[in-house]
Formats: sequence, structure tokens, C-alpha cells
Amino acid sequence: MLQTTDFQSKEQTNLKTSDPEIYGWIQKEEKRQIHGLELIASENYVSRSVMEAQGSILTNKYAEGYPGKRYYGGCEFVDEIESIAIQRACDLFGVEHANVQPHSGSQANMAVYMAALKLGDKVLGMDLSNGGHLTHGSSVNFSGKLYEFLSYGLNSKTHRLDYDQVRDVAKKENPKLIIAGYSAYPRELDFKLFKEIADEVGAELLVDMSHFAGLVVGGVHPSPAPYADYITTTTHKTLRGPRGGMILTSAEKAKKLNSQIFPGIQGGPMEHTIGAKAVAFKEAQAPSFKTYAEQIVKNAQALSSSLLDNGFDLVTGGTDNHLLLVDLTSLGDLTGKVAEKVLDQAHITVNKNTVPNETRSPFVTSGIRLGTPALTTRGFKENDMIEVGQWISDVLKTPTDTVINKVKSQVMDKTQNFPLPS
Ligand code: DSN
Repeated sequence: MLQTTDFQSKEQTNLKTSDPEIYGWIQKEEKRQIHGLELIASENYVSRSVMEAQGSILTNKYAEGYPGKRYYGGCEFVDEIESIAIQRACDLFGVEHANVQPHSGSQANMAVYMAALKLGDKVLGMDLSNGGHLTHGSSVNFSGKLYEFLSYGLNSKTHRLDYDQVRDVAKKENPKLIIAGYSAYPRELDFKLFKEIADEVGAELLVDMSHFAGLVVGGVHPSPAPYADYITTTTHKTLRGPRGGMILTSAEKAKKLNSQIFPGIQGGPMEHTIGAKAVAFKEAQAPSFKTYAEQIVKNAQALSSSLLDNGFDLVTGGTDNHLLLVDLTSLGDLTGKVAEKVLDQAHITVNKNTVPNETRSPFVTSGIRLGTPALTTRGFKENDMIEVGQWISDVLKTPTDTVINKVKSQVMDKTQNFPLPS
């Protein structure tokens, strides 16, 4: 029997009556999440506790400023909540200061740029088409418009990050800030080496750990804390909290950085989201989170093996984090865009992604990006991931209605046994 959607609707009786239209779409989205395999590397499923905090009465409160120093009355309770979130973040990552107010990863990065740079300063980050992020200097993003971004890429043979290239560009251009971080790179980063390069040219180091923050907490990825001048992260990816951002830094840089978030680029903080961040940080402090992070990586490796056994090309030949990049070039006409669409029809959600030496546009691409954080939250283990790899292979090699429908039915059967967090 298919899972019912009771777990949400129980608590949405008001919405069901007052706005059946929106209620109906939420129900559809919930069914989609329950009956599909979520392989988008930046997505996850939060706990009911995180959702309860985020959906709480805290949403009503304005609290411009910081705990103990607000521009509004009535902040005594949100002060406590924000202070707890800050302390938990500092404890989780072993840092002196946390700003938990950024509404997103973009705002977190923007605030760091404003604290560390003057407009037009040089910044060195990973090339977007090689796995970097929009806010690391894309010409259509504020970062690329307000600062002079330079980029480093991958070794042309191994497709691993080329630290010699990072050093060469840094020495030639003398950036004021170097960024380590990615949205589509399947390997660990060497923060010590990044810091050495930054020191050689007198630059500061920003590590954007949005993708792998949860792996750092779980001890399955090196921590940037001993090396970075600033660390930014989203809270909703491997960290499994609400959608939002955070910045970590030293006590010395705290004041300047805080003033860049508020009043620099944001007004009132979202205290309901900050409450939910605090709840997620507590969950991440539990020993079970370490097991979760370990399983994310094991699952990514099992999925890699399954795809390699089925003859697929993976960028760098595999993964040592939570994501993998499948290069579809050898499948001829099958673009990332088409692959995303046919997998979607089989209830397997992925995103198209550029691959090294990409020849197609970012709207078409020659690859797909897959990640295991969400399915790991649902309880998938290595054997399940091997099965998932087989289904992806079946659909991509023979994207006919017959195969797509067969895989869709296998996926729907499978999801019966793996409920969303309750
Ligand atoms: N859009 C996110 C991702 O999917 O990686 C990064 O911000």
C-alpha cells in the first residue's frame, strides 16, 4: 500500500480550509517527495522538530540587531534562541564566532566579501563550469559584477583540483581573497594547501563548505576551521537543517563581519529559521549524526561502483564525498537535460550539470550530478544504492516508455520501505 500523506496534513487542517489551492499543491509536493528518489546533491529531508521550529510563532518577531542589542522590544526570548544557535554552531565546528542570520549561502558569501574586500578587489575562486558556485564570481552574479574574479580549474587529465594552477594564478594576480569550495566537485579539498597559497600571496582564505558541512561535523571530511579566515555554509544540505546560511570566523573578525550582515545587507533576521538552525545543530551534535555522515559517503561510493560497473564515466573516476558527476559524453546524443527529464519520469530526481571540458550550454550540459545525503536520511544503505545505480543505468541506456515505467514502479515499491523523517 502506498504511504498516505498524513504526516503533514494532520497539522495543516487550517490551511486545508483557508487556502485549499496552496494546501493542494503542498500535498502534491509531499507525495512527490515520498514516492521519488531524491538524488540532488544539495537537498535533504529535515526532521519534524526542525520543521516545527521553522513553522512556529517565531516567524512573527522582528529582531533587527543581535542578541542583547536589538532595535525592537520584546526580544528577550528570541535572544535566548539566537544565542543558543550561535553557541551550538561554535561548538560543532570549533570556532570562536558564528553569525547565524544569513538568509542563504549567497548572503553569507556577500557579507564576507564586504568585510574582507573593497569593491573591485581581486578574488580567486573555482571556475563555475568546473564545479564552482554562482557566488564565486559568475559574471551574471553580484560577485562577478562587484569584484574582479579570477578562476582556477582542474587538472586536464585527472580532473582533480589543480593546486599548482591555484598557486600560479594567485602569484600572478595577487588576489585579496581566495575561495575554496564547490557545488559540483566529487573530491576532498586540501585546506592546509589552500592556506599556504593564500599566505604566500598575502590573501585571506574563505572556505565555502555549504556542500560538505555535514561531512565535516561527522568527521568524514577534513575541517577548514584550523585554516580558514572565514567559513560560510548553507544549513540545509549535508548539515540537514532549515534552508538558510551561516558564517563562522574568529572573535577578532566578529564585529566587522556582523555589521556586514546587519545593517549591511539584511534587515530583520528570520528568528523562526534561526530557531530551526539551533534544533538542527543539536541533532548534528548527536553521535547518530556521525553514523549518518559516514553512511552518506559509503552510499556515494556504492552508487559510484554501481554506475562504473554499468559502464558509465565518472568525473575523477569516483568520489570521496557525498556527490558524483556522471559524464554522459560517451552516450552520444544523451544530454544532461534529457537525462534529467527521463529520470524524473521514473521518479528519480537529479540535476543536469556541466562536466570538465564541457561543449554544451549550462542549460543542456553533458553530465548529471548525483548526491546521497537525502536518500541516506531515509535509511538507504550500500545495497540500496547499487539498486538505484542499476535503475539509473537502465533508464539512461534505454529511455523508452516501457523501461521508464518499469523503473518508476520499482522506485515506488522501494520508497514504501523508506519513510521520510517523522
Ligand atoms: N544551488 C546549490 C547546489 O545545488 O549546489 C548551490 O547553492
